Parts: sequence; C-alpha cells; structure tokens
Amino acid sequence: MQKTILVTGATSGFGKAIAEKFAAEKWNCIITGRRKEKLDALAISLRNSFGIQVLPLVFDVQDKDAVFEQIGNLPTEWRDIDLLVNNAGLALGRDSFELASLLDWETMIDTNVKGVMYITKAVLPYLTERKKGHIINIGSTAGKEVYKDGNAYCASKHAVDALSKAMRIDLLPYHIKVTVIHPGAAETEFSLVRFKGDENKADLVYDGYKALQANDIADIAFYTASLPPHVCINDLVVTCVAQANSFYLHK
Ligand code: NDP
Ligand code: 8X3
Repeated sequence: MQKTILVTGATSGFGKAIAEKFAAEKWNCIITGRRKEKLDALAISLRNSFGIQVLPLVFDVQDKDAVFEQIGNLPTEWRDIDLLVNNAGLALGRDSFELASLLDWETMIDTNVKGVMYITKAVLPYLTERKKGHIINIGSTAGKEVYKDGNAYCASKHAVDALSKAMRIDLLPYHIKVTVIHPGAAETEFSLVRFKGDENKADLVYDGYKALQANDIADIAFYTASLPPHVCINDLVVTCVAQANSFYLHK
C-alpha cells in the first residue's frame, strides 16, 4: 500500500529534500510552508517526476487556528498519515542574552516549540485512531548543548528534545514511533534566515569545511522510517565529520 508523509517546512532545506526523497520512494506527500510559490513549484515537480499524489498546504505553524483548520479538515483520502515530520523551524539572530531581540525569541519559541505542539496535536487523531504511525522531530545539536549567544534557539531545540521524549512515553499505547534527529551544521537557508539575509555572514558559517547537506538528513529520515514495525530509532545525533558537537568544529 502506498504510504503518506506529512512534512512541515518543505519549501527549502531539509523539508524539501525529505519530500523529494520520500516522493522518489513513491510515498504520497503532504507538504507545508508559508511560501506558496515555492510549495506549488515543489508539488508540480514531485508529481511530474515521481507520479505520486501531492497536497500542498500553505500556513504558518505559529498560527494555531490555521494549523487546526488545515490539518483538521484534511480531505478523507489524505487522513491515513504514516509519517509526520516536524521540520519547520528557524533561528533568528545570534546575540548575547542581554542584547538579543525579544521578538526574535518569541518567533523562535512560537515556531520551533509551539508549532511542533500544534502540528502534532492536530495530526495525532489520525495516528491514534489507526494505532500506528511515526513522528520524526527535527531537533539540533543545539538541543543537546547550549552554545554562546544561542540562548532562545538552544532552548527551543532542548524543548523539541523534551517533547520528543514526552511523545514517545505518552504514545506507547498507540504503537506510534517517535524519533528525534539532531543535526549539526547543515548548509541550507538556515543561516541566511538566522542572519536576516546577510549572505556574507551566512556563507562564513559553512566556510572551510564540508557541512551536512539537506540530502544527508533526507536519507537518514528515510532510513529511520524504513525499519521494521517493531524497531524505533529514538534519538539520533548527526554531524559532518568536521564537527564533534556544538562547541568543536574543525575548519
Ligand atoms: P531552511 O531555512 O532551509 O528551511 C526551513 C523551513 O521551515 C522552510 O521550509 C520554511 O518555510 C519553514 N518555516 C520556517 N518558519 C515557518 C513557519 N512559521 N511556518 C511554517 N513553516 C516555516 O532551514 P533548514 O532546512 O536547515 O531547517 C529545518 C529544520 O532543521 C529547522 O527546524 C532547523 O532548526 C533545523 N536544523 C537546522 C540545522 C542547520 O544547520 N541547517 C541544523 C539542525 C537543525 P517558509 O519560509 O516557506 O515558511
Ligand atoms: C542548527 C545548528 O549549530 O547553528 O541547529 O545551532 S546550530
């Protein structure tokens, strides 16, 4: 039977690569993001390249009403979701605690933490009803160690780590797998967003070593989702070979 993935934040980076990987493996895809043109272009490309069904949903994961409206009213044929990937997220700024912007902090918490909670709550009825399913949350090495000037972003990813543990425990009776993947530095639009469009600052992050690529995370997500029904990878930290953790990156 053809399977269905719902991946948030599919307009770029990990989310786009994950949608492309699962589509290539003939999964039907529900893809979400705020940038409609990018989402529609991806939907067309996935349908044309892989002959699968694609449902693009444009909304902001911070908008609780929009999340429950869009996910709660999925067409019947899209409700048998096998895999939810909570990927949408961002960092904004890299400033010391006393200097960092409150608005940036709120956006990170609202997106990375509350967004994951809203999406998961909205999707769960479809999984619990069938007593099966898999949730993959995208955490970060920033959710394992707090680094200087990482404050609210690190806190948000520690929250994703804790929420993943909580989901795994509470969802045991429903046979729902919960995996959290914690990538280290990866070359996507992440740093461009973090540094608010400053390409020089963003490029510097990936200068002097080969960072993780979006496809690496997509391959890992697919492997994680391809294991037998009784096997669940709970917690997976992945960095490029130049990086040991949040503190040590050899350039
Ligand atoms: P990108 O910036 O390339 O992609 C982020 C995606 O999230 C985009 O599709 C964006 O879509 C979506 N998104 C952001 N905010 C919202 C929102 N409020 N509502 C809906 N969608 C949103 O970055 P990555 O692919 O690198 O990031 C994906 C995840 O991986 C994030 O959670 C990030 O924290 C995490 N991560 C990234 C690492 C890295 O070094 N790149 C390392 C570890 C973890 P749109 O703008 O269209 O809404
Ligand atoms: C993204 C990786 O090191 O910038 O989560 O926090 S890092």
